[in-house]
Amino acid sequence: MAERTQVAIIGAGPAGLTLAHILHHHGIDSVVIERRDRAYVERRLRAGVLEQGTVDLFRALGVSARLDREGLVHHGINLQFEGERHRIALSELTGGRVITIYGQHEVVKDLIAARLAHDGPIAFEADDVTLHDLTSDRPSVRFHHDGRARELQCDVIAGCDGSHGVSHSAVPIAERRIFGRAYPFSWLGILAAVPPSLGEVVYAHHERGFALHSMRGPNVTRLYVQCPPDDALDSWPDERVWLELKTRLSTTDGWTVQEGPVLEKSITALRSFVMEPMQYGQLFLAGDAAHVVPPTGAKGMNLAVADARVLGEALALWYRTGSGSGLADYSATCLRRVWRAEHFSWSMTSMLHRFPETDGFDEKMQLSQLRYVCSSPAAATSLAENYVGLAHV
Ligand code: RFL
Ligand code: PHB
Repeated sequence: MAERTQVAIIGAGPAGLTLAHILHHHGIDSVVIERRDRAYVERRLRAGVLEQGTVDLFRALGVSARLDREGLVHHGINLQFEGERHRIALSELTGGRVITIYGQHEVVKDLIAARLAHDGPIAFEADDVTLHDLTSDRPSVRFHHDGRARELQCDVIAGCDGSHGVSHSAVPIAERRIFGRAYPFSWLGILAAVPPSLGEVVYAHHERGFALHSMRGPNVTRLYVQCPPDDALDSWPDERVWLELKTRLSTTDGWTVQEGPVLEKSITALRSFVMEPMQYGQLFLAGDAAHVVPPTGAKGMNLAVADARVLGEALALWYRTGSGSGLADYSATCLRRVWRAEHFSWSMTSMLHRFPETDGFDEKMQLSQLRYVCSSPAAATSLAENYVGLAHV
């Protein structure tokens, strides 16, 4: 027999879990349907930079106790090129706004623990998820779970199942428009058991390619190097990773990154993707299901959380007053922020990476832009306000 909830949420990533909490806060029932098991989603290493608006929302939802204890509050980031480091004073340039370094999997752990603590349902290891009757007022989600077929009837479906999920393909091709770009490189990322070599994030432009120094705590460093798009992990033994990191990240004053045991290693392709609109009938897409940014601007998880907030508030208005105005505006409201983040992530990516076809002219353009951003308060302020994130509406 079909079960019933108000909102069916597909995906237990940052978008889906944040939405579930906002809805709970407004007394709206939801069921989260997740393809993977709990341990898998809690271990999946990804983003690390939370915008101020993201942290403020988690505080308002009462899920920030560990984040407030363990998150690293940063007031600046660094850009490096030609062997020199230049600091962008984020807080000074943005009226005191900060970023917080805290792993996405820690966010996911906290949101799952808080959800289960108030008996909010999450169906882990759900297979064969399909969406039905999206243009009716009784849409439903069917899936296999715990060895049985389940059908969940609802008012609204939130497609929060990431860029490889099923939700976006449930929108008929004639009803959606896709914009995208693939970049001719990937990032090889490692997590290393060694204290960060500097207290802040460092983005390095180098003739051998981009490199990034970040962290996850006082004794854990997160590092990335640009690599060819089709590279396999086995062409990156640890010695090669450290050699490239040290070459690309060292400065002429003798600073370089400290080595330590490699705890994890993975490769991520860089791409930009937006699907418009982010709604079809009673299906609303949020997060990576609707848009992907290259990680250079540290925006993906923050966008996912911002979408969840807009959708959660629109649903709360609808259930409380019957007004569908927030839902009608959902896609346009989110897309304004999404396209700003797409532009920022694309511009950071373009400024910092080595493009295979780059000739001397392109390289000079990149260096000129880097020098400008690091010397003009106006240009630095523009980068800073995008990096710390636009205020939530
Ligand atoms: P997620 O996190 O991919 O979650 C989607 C969930 O849906 C599940 N799922 C399904 N469930 C049921 N049925 C199906 N058919 C399903 N298909 C999928 C998945 O198992 C998963 O649990 O999407 P969400 O919630 O939209 O969150 C988006 C973020 O994960 C993503 O944008 C960020 O990780 C991007 N990103 C960064 N974002 C930042 O804001 N700051 C950063 O510093 C940052 N750094 C990064 C990043 C992403 C990276 N990688 C690995 C892509 C650094 C990297 C290297
Ligand atoms: C990270 O800490 O994983 C990180 C930091 C900055 C980025 C992307 C990823 O732009």
